[in-house]
Amino acid sequence: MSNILVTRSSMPGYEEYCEEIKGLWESHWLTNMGVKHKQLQAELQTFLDVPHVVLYTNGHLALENVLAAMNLPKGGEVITSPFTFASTTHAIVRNGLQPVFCDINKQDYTIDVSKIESLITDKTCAIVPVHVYGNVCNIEEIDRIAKKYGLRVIYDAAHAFGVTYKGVSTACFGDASMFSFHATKVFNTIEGGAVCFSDDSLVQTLNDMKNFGIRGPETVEFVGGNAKMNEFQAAMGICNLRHLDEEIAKRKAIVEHYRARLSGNEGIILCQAQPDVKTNYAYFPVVFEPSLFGATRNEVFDRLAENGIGARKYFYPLTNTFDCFHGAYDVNQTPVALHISKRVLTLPLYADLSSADVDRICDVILNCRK
Ligand code: T4K
Repeated sequence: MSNILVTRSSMPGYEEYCEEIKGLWESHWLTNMGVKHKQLQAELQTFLDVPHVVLYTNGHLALENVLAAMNLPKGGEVITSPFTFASTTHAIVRNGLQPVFCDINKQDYTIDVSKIESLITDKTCAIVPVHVYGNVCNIEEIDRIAKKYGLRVIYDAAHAFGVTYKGVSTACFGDASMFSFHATKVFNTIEGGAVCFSDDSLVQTLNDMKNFGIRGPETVEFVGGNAKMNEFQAAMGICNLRHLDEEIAKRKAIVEHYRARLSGNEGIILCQAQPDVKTNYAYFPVVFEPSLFGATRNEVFDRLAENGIGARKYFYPLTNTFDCFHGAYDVNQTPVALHISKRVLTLPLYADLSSADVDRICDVILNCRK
């Protein structure tokens, strides 16, 4: 029996991609905002229904750059959640900002909006909420708090490509949203990412940041870095965007199969569908409550591994416990995040995962019950 990993990159047909990149052999133009870059950017603006899309070589640099573009005061406090990938917290810290960790809620694992206001101080300058697993944060409440206290809101929407709330794309909320187009995402450009926003004045800054501040052959007006998406990445995006609906439909069928097999079992907690949200089925998190299920998350993880199934503990450990922070943060400030991070497993999910494999995974899990 073949091994199953937590995900598997979606790829267009080989011929389709070759056709897409053929022109590059004629032009020899491989990067620096070429035709494929321009085309993907325009297609994403339409698809995401957002005024501006700035493409990046990966999601992390997109997040670092958009935070820098907000001109937040050095040492300013940024409220965020620790139940996320390293990138979110690192982007804040690498900008010379101070993360202030807010707990998550038990329903969808996004930031607990009822706890944000108590964390606001004179130094608070921004909120970086995470649409974790593609679950949409409480947009309205975050917007209300941000307006009341004059805070910037930058969404880490790495998981939420193609997700809408009340019919509006997640690209449109807050001051800006960052998407990841990494190989493991619902939509990938191999590596890649984007910042989406509506403020016209941000366009120049973000373009400067990703291309050394070069504005013309003899004009450098900004101390920028290099974070450009290249033509091969953009071509992959153009191809994958054509198949996105099919990709999401296949993921939906897999998630429904998982739900049918796993829901109703004591000690297994599944995320419920969010009202008014059209999801992208990015991840399938399952929380194991050992006292009811009869096995711990780690026991289930190990049993799956013994059977060649690579589930992942996204997101354990919490970012506020990372060794690189040398105990700077008190994890007891985020007890729900701590609780969930010790119990959650994300199960394999990708478009071509077969029904038989879903059954195999569920059989192993359900056999862990004591
Ligand atoms: N914010 C959030 C909330 C994020 O989750 C992420 C990234 C970011 C920001 C930053 O965005 P990027 O800068 O990455 O664009 C993976 C991804 O590398 C990372 O993009 C993602 N989040 C994170 C949740 O997952 P790892 O270290 O778990 O990846 P890895 O190499 O173990 O791969 C996981 C599985 O994916 C493999 O078992 C097999 C499959 N895979 C992997 C690769 C590299 C493929 O099928 N194809 C591939 O090319 O971080």
